[in-house]
Amino acid sequence: MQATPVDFAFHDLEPGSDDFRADVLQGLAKPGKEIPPKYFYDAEGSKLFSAICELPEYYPTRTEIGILAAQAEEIARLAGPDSLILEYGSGSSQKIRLLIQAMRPCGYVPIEICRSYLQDAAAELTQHFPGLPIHAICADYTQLRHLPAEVKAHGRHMLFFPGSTIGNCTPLQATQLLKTAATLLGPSGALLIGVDLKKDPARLNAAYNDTQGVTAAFNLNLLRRINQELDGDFDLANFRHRAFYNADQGRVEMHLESLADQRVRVADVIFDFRRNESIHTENSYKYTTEEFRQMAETAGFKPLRVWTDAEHLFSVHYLQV
Ligand code: AVI
Repeated sequence: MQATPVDFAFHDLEPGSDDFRADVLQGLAKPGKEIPPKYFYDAEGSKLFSAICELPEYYPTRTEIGILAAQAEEIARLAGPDSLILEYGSGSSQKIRLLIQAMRPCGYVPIEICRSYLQDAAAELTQHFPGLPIHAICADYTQLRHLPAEVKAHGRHMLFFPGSTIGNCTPLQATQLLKTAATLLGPSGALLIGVDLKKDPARLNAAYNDTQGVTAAFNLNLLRRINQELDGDFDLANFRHRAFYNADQGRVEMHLESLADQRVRVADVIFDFRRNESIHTENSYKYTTEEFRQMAETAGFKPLRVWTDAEHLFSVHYLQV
């Protein structure tokens, strides 16, 4: 554990850094070009994602907040008085504040790979909730299988995983991630998770094709990041954002589509694009409440409650190990 200038414990589990270069070069060399969505989130991409969350068409964020606000007392009752809140990621301060206020937990444990986001988020929460014990864990939560002893010793663990981030995994990866979470939490643990619901494709298509073009800028920012960090020469004007609901797969797909036959260089490697050929940049899977319940059960959780909003846009599940 390292001492920090602010009043929280910082556990640096030294996650390995992502290999942006290798993943981009490998992904662009595939017959169906693709780049993993985790690379959207550089400083500019994170700013654009925050802007997406405020868009009128992007319903998930405010709908989930509405469900959490309406159910906060019930969540506190289910979790019990001596609970410790763990959170995968640390980007959702409005949601976590709402839960902390309602639950009065015995501590908060954000688990986040990016040191600076983690430190900022933990520092902000110490200001808001002076006296709340915070253990910030710098780790890749997809790989985290054991908690530091000081964290393990405290309270009943409730893991909060909001935002339908699980939807950016394939169903197989999502099941694996839930299994890892069940092991991490142990027998008295619980999971509070936000999951976007299947719905009218028109509503989904609008959410990922906003009229202000923020989602397009978020998607195209990946090419700007490649140019900047990997010495690429993508001409952003020669690509367009494309997002659509794929009903067979139950997912919204995002692509960057080439507007011409063109040749692009990334770190001294040349890639040819045909007109209309695309780089697949993200999947966002949508689940019915029953589909998600089944997946969670396969991973070792017992579904206890599920709440949705009046329009049936988004779901929040409370599950026990
Ligand atoms: C972070 N994740 C859950 C978002 C989603 O809806 O899949 C990312 C996003 N992509 C485009 N808009 C938002």
